Amino acid sequence: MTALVRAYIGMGSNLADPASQMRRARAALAAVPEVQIRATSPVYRSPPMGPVDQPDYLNAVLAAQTGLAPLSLLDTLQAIERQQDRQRGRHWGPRTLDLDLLLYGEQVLINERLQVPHPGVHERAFVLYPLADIAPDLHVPGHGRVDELLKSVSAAGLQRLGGFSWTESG
Ligand code: PH2
Ligand code: MG
Ligand code: MG
Repeated sequence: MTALVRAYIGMGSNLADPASQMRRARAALAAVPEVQIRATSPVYRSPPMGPVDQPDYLNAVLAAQTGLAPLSLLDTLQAIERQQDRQRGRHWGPRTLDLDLLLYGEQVLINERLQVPHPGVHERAFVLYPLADIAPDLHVPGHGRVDELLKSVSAAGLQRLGGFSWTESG
């Protein structure tokens, strides 16, 4: 028997109809037998962090219950990125879909493929705001509570999309 772990997954897109990329990715993840989505954050729009000559991003965070080991979950996320035509281009460049394993229970992992907690989770508004919407009292190993971390990041340029629907097809 494999223990179930609560994992948090960050989603981002700024190419090829980001809203439908986000919906497709969530549906693809929900279809994985070893992954149960437990919570879905609102969607946020923000200007690009990094190179500025790219479109604004949509971002959201999912909470999932999973029996997959961290690297198997990473394989699953990368397979969904590839299904949605993710091209590996320049660092922090535009992408159809980015799925980041933000947190895997309370575990701290560092290897060639994966760093958990994700190195940006404690300092990026477009991760912390949606994370706080679904798990404000969550502890980020090495950094502290999400609602505390939120106080030290700027929300400038970050916009919650009130009208976003996760279920509509178009
Ligand atoms: N992801 C990046 C680079 N820059 N900017 C925003 N606003 N949102 C992102 O998700 C993002 C980014 C690389 O993962
Ligand atoms: Mg990312
Ligand atoms: Mg990534």
